[in-house]
Amino acid sequence: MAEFFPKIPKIEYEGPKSKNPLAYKHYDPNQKIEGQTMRDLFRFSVCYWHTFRGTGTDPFGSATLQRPWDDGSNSMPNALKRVDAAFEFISKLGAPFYCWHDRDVSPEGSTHKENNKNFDKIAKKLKEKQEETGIKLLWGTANLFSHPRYMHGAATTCNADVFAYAAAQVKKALEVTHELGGANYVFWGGREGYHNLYNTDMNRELDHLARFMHMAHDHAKAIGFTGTFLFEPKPKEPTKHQYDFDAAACLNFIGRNGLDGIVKLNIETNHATLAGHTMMHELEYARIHNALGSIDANTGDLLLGWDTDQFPTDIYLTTQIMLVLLRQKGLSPGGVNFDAKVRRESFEPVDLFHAHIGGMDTFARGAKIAAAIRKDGVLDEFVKNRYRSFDSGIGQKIESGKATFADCEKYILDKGEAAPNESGRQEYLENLINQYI
Ligand code: XLS
Ligand code: NI
Ligand code: NI
Repeated sequence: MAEFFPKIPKIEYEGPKSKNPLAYKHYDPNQKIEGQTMRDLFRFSVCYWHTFRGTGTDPFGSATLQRPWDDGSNSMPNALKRVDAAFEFISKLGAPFYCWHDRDVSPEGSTHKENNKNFDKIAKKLKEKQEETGIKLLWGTANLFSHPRYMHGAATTCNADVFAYAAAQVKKALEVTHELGGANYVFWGGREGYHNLYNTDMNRELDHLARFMHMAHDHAKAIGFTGTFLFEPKPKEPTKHQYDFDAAACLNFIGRNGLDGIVKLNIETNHATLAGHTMMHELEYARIHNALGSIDANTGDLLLGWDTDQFPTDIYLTTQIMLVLLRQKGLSPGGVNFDAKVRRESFEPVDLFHAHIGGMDTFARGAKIAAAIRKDGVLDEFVKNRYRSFDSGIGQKIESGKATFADCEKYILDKGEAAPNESGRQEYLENLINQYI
């Protein structure tokens, strides 16, 4: 079989002292963190869209990326060849998972019948390659935003035919995800949102979105797909307001529409930034609602302010992420998917390796640091102690639901003034974290 990355060997763990740019310095799949191997803790995934369909275009410039195996066409032979290149890349990297949108892997035809025919052919090849390499599908999703028919949205379009088309597309994407043993199925809002409320019936659009998710869930049940459904928050882009704005908005939507326990969240770093949150906030918010399903790992550029989808290289960021992920013992059946792309100036195939190796090592370092912090219990102890007034007395009565406003009034009238506050020690804690970095 032709080698698409001929000069690149299988990437191995060589340890922190290695100077080899094509080796892991921290990601050792067999090393255990809090009892789990790194392989199982992270469940790293390569995304098909950026890594195999990205061309390096931006709003001002055309394609720059050299991908010698890809003739740039939308033909089936090209799509099939791309599968070989993708699996060679993922195998050499040693990532256990990958994921796709239907249209990343399979060309859009001129009718939906042709879409399905193409997809079946591609799915057959994907399945063969999965079996041959042991690489698994973390999740599938449908591209409900690129084709012009989705200009007004998919599930939230004003055009019922387009809703039906989107449903047909997701039906097929679910079936292929199931056929390939996918562990999850993702809904990112795509164009589900609005640019202007003058022309928008928000109530109807949100109802349609909920209907769509229930229909998807019904179909999953009908075909026996038991993977987790994941809703991916993003506040804007391409629309001015996306209905899946942030974790809190998504959870409100899920709760209000009877989707609790059916749909969890796929949290993406740069989407958190765009929503004006930290990634740690979004993760913790999802976790405390028992809805942290998976993550899209990347980072934005604070000076650019759009979804730049860069590879994560910031150890503070991954330490914070891992502090939350370790609280729930990882993400399985979700994982850490690199929804990230190389810069258009990094146009050689080898750059794809540098990017993913860096991302995986940055997560591995973050995990080691977070585990050390947790082992010493320094943060947990501090937080526990900070809330100790709720462990007994009036605090305990309040937490257990036994205290009324009148009880609180009596307590304070008797006492005269509240107990003095204690310092929050933010700077002390920030310094403490630095000692572990
Ligand atoms: C776009 C989203 C997208 C989803 C999958 O910003 O991150 O890539 O992850 O549809
Ligand atoms: Ni994403
Ligand atoms: Ni994104």
